[in-house]
Amino acid sequence: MAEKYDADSIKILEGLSAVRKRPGMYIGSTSKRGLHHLVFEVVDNSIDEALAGYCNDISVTITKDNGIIVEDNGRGIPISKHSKLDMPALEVVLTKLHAGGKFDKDSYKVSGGLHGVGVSVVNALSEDFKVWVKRDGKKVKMEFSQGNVVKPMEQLDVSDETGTTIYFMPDKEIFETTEYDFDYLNNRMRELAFLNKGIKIKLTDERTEKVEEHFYEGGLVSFMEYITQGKKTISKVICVEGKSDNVEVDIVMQYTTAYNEEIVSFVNNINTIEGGTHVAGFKAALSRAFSGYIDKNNLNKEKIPLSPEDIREGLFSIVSVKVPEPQFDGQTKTKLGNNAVKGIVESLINQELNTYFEENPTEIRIVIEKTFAAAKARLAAKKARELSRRKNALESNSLPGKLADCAEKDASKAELFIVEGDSAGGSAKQGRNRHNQAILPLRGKILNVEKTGTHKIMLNEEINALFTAIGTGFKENFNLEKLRYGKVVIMTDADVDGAHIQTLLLTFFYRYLPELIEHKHIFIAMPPLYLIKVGKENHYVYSDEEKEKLVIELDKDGKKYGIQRYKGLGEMNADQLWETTMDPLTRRIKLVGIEDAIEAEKTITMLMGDDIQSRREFIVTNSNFVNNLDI
Ligand code: 0RA
Repeated sequence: MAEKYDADSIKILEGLSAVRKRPGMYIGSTSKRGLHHLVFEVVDNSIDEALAGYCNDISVTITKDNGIIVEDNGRGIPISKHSKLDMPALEVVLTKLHAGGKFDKDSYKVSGGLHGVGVSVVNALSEDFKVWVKRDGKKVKMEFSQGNVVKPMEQLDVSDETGTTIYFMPDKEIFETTEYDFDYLNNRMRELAFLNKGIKIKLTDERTEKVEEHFYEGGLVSFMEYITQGKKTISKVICVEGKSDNVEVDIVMQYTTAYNEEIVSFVNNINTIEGGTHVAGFKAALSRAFSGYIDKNNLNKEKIPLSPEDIREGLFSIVSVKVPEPQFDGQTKTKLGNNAVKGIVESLINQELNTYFEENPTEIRIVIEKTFAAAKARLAAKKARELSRRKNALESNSLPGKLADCAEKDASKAELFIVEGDSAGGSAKQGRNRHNQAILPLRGKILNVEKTGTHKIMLNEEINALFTAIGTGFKENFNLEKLRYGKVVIMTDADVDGAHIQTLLLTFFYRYLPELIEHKHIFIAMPPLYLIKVGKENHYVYSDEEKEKLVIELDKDGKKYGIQRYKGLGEMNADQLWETTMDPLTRRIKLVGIEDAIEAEKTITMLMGDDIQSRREFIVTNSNFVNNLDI
């Protein structure tokens, strides 16, 4: 498939000093994200080998001291001498920027994509970097530190196998955090295995002895099954595959009874969160195929005005394209810009959908019924909104009665605490700083927005209180400038019920006010789990690990202490609640982000959806949910 490699074909651009000077330019940031990007960068190279047809087995290991080992059975990084540079190609690949040597446009390099900077960048940002290559009948090894050669290439053995093993220890001088997050890595490994069927990807955590192996013969179909797990489906998984003008298109879609739509899209294995021309083409084709079929079969006798969103209600789709020279635009460079891709995707999908409709008339009519229902609900909701807006104008935008508002009018300084239960709400009202902290107590469980149509949601009292307090409006009326509080903090008990309410609220924000998550306005309060009393001193402890640590220290010092476990916010008096959970100087709050929208969607579905069994299991196994929830 790929042309034969010759050591001199590698393009050389520059050395690595620029990378250490400005790491953010190459890996996005030096925070948790950048740290994990190092792993993705190496793995992407292994995936490239797989896409070229030379590798089917990748193994990633987090070592006990937070180092990383990535092993693959690809061709191995070339080791022969680079004639112009008078050094092994291996050294060129690892010490020169953009020295990939695989620049032909015909291969869809993963690493040509988002940050796509090459393994040399990982080397530059590692305090210790070792590489083993099996190739050309040999097994060789080479060592680096901060991008500099520490031990030149040496032959260890003979070998009739091929492959690359890379070990690296991220440089503590560079990264703000050097602790790897198993779930974060695991999610991407799973995603890569879905997107590239037939590759086995194993992730091992030597710190905890956790091991996960991903291998999906079904590719995107398996991905779809994973995403719609726990949802009621009303169509089969519809697959469309095709290639035109060197653009590979791979799409699966499935209708469910849900009210939301979900399009997960990828370009060359990179999650295009902001969509782009491939998604636009897909949407256009859907609208065209559906309205064509409806017209042709005269199915809309009532002449209901359908919108494209009605056609996509309840639709889950995965759109994956492979494009030779992707152009990434958008704020986070995750939006495909190549205009040609729209037409390519659109005509492919349109054709295939027409065929599918002809072959599956019963199934498609059920979907179309749902489309009509969606349109009717949308129109009804619009009417209800107009009514309530008129009513609100008359009642001069009155704030909900239960809201204890703050004096501060500058939203950037104001905080809203959404508190579980009236009793904790009472303590919070007493304990707060009434200058800039507002309290909205919610009664018990809030409405499950996942199971309710928009029109009904708008009539719900708790939801209305939330909307009015927050002030932004939603959907087409959303206006961030009207946000009344810069921080909206969800404060629930640290137990299963609390976790459930927290998830209900997060679902609400995720579905109706995702802009607030995007702009970093939603937080989760972290009340302490324990109070440890040592003499007159109070130690509040926020996790089991912290408790263990303190207890060991106290035992060593031979001190006497008492431990109280907090089951709910209600067990704290107003002062304690202020000190532990609300005082900006001492509290802990956690920013809610959509790091992984797919995982969030799945958690939410599992907790909210129709599948009661998996919800139970989830809650039982995640009773410490509050402390590790990360959506
Ligand atoms: C440069 C050229 C070729 C492969 C690679 C690098 C390569 C890099 C990594 C990083 C991890 N695993 C890897 N496997 C391969 C092309 C080799 C050829 O054409 O034979």
